[in-house]
Amino acid sequence: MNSGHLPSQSSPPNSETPLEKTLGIIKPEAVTAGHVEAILDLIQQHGLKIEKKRKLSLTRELAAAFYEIHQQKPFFNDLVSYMTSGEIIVLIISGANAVAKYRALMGSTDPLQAEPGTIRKIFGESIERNAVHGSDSTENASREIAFFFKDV
Ligand code: IDP
Ligand code: MG
Repeated sequence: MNSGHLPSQSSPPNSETPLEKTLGIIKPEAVTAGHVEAILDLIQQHGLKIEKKRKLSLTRELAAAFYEIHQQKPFFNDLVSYMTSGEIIVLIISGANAVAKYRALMGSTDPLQAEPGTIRKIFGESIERNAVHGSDSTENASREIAFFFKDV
C-alpha cells in the first residue's frame, strides 16, 4: 500500500490493474455475533465482488491444513481450536487488485493496530479473534481458493 490510508471506494479498473481473485473467510466469532451481512456490505462498498460464498464448519484436520504455515507458532493450537469453534463463511472475492485491496480493507492482524474503517478495527475482538481472513499473495489466493472450492 502506498499510504496509511484505506483505498477509497471503488476506483475504475484500467489496463494496469490486474483483475484478481482472493480468498476471504468470515471467522467464527464474527458469524456468531451476526456481522456477516455488514462485512459483506463493506467488501462490496469498496468495489470488490463476492463471487462465491459457502458456509461450513472446519474439522481440526482441515483447520490445521489450512494454517499449516503457522504450525510452529505458539498460537497454532489455539488458532485451530478457534477456527473450529463455529461456522465460518468462505468467500471468493474478485476485483482489480483484489488481494492487496482486501488485505488493506481487513486491516492489521491485531485490531488494536488496525486503522479506522477496517473490518478488523470495526469487528475484531483480539489479535486471535480478528473477524476475517484474507489471502496474502496471489499464489496463496490460488492455493486457498482451491482448498475450499474444488471446482474453481
Ligand atoms: P493474518 O491473518 O493477518 O495474515 P497471520 O500472521 O497469518 O495473520 O496469522 C493467522 C491468524 O492467526 C491471525 O489472523 C489470527 O487469527 C491468528 N494469530 C496471529 N498472530 C497471533 C498471535 O500472536 N496470537 C494469537 N493469534 C494470532
Ligand atoms: Mg496470514
